Amino acid sequence: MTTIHDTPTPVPSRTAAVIAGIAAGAAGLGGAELLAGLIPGAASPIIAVGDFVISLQPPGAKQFVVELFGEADKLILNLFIAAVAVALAGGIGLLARHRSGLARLAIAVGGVAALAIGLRAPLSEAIPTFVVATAAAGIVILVLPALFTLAQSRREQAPAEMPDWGRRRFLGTSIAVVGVAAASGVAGRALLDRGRLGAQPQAGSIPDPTASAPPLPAGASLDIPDLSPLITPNRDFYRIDTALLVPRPDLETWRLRVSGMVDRPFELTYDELVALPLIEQHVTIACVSNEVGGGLVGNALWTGVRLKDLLERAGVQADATQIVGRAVDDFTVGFPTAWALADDREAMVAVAMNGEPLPPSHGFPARLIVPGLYGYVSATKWLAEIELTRLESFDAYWVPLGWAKEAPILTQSRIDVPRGGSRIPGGEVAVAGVAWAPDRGISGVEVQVDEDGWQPAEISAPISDSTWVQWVHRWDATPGDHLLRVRAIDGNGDVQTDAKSRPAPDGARGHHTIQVTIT
Ligand SMILES: Nc1nc2c(c(=O)[nH]1)N[C@H]1C(S)=C(S)[C@@H](COP(=O)(O)O)O[C@H]1N2
Ligand SMILES: [Mo]
Repeated sequence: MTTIHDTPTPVPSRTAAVIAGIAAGAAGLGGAELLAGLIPGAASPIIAVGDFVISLQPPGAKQFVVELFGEADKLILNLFIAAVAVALAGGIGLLARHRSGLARLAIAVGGVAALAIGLRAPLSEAIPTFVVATAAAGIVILVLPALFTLAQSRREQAPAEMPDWGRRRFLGTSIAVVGVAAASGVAGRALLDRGRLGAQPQAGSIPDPTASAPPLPAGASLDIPDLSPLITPNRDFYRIDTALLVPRPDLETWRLRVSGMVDRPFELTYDELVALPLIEQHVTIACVSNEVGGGLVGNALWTGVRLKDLLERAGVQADATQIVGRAVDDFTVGFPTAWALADDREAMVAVAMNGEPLPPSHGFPARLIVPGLYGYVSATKWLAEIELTRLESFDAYWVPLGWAKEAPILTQSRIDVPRGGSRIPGGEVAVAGVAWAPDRGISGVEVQVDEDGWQPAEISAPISDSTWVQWVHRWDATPGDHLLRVRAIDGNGDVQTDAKSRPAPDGARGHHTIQVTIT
């Protein structure tokens, strides 16, 4: 028996619907920010959209924004994006009054759009970004109907009751949801800014290296305020990987295997590994996803075992053209055997970074460091296996996803000071930064002001061909808006190309260019 007295499902008022949508949207955004702070490598949707907006902006827009808001431009952009997202969520709330299917579709579309934009962020952030986008959409879908039910209940009961407790409860709950969301957002961003969790010291003491790095050459470091330090402290070192949670292998059971096309496969415990002769060298590593002017590059002193020693012990077969580094989480890299065996280069299994055991987020207990190659083809963290194979027999993690199979680090240079968009008094201005071309080395750096000719900059004494250098150009700055550009010359005398490319598939090309205003 069906009743013919079915009343239409009561719907919340328009105002209530908009409030519910706004609260749900805020909850989704706040939750996503918190997750982005908690999950290493996860992109914050707001930051991802912000980067996207910045990449789309017409030339001069940045200057316009900076003039309007000064150094608060990033904060304003963040708040603006959050406001637009929350307003859209209010609209979805309105839509959900009569078209709940459409509203869900809109939420799904929003989630997918956030994901798509997030995927533009450094390549290895794909998985955590997916988790964050899905969770944000999920939170909205959970919160919206709950608030709707609250708003409905007040329409059903006691329409003229004074005071209207139903309405108060709905408003109170909405405000609480927005408050908790805002707090989560702020906390998440604080965690992100702090450089994420983990990286606490690990047990495992490392003997002194048999061959220590030579002392730094005189003049290795330039003394310029706010210039990137020559050696990047571990806590400031960029971190890129696909690991949702930092793998923490148990040293009791962890082994390093050398396997595949070798005559004498073997495996080592941690103690056996660190008991082998250890070398020390400074190497600059970089991520292929680094944008021109970006921070996904760092220089550290690495201590470890020569890869050549391990390969010699295993006896590499003649046709084993590729070395695959496999991590405990099955992430893989692959690079030519010939690259690692070249006489003038020392690939290594590193166990320490800047004199400390590898921090967990940088690969404890062991990782590969291969001078001259981008991280995604070489720098396996949480290393478990070195497998010899043929180049054509195996494609490592990122290769089937469209990234280059062979990926030497491109010559790049970056302006650290002054900051782009800053206003500074005229007179002598130190324009300074870093330049790298591992392991061809850097032989020179040049700076261009506006459309004038390229001027040679002073460079620091290189530690080696595998490391970056610092550079400075003392500029006699005259009032007005100026464009500053930098380019490097590698150790072969090749000038950094002026062609531009996105990071995919083999690294970003282009001259880092900033605008400053001299007052
Ligand atoms: N196990 C594992 N190792 C990895 C990765 C990864 O995702 N998983 N990412 C690589 C990439 S893309 C880079 S750029 C470097 C970054 O090393 P860092 O985080 O110590 O700077 O690690 C490489 N090693
Ligand atoms: Mo990378």
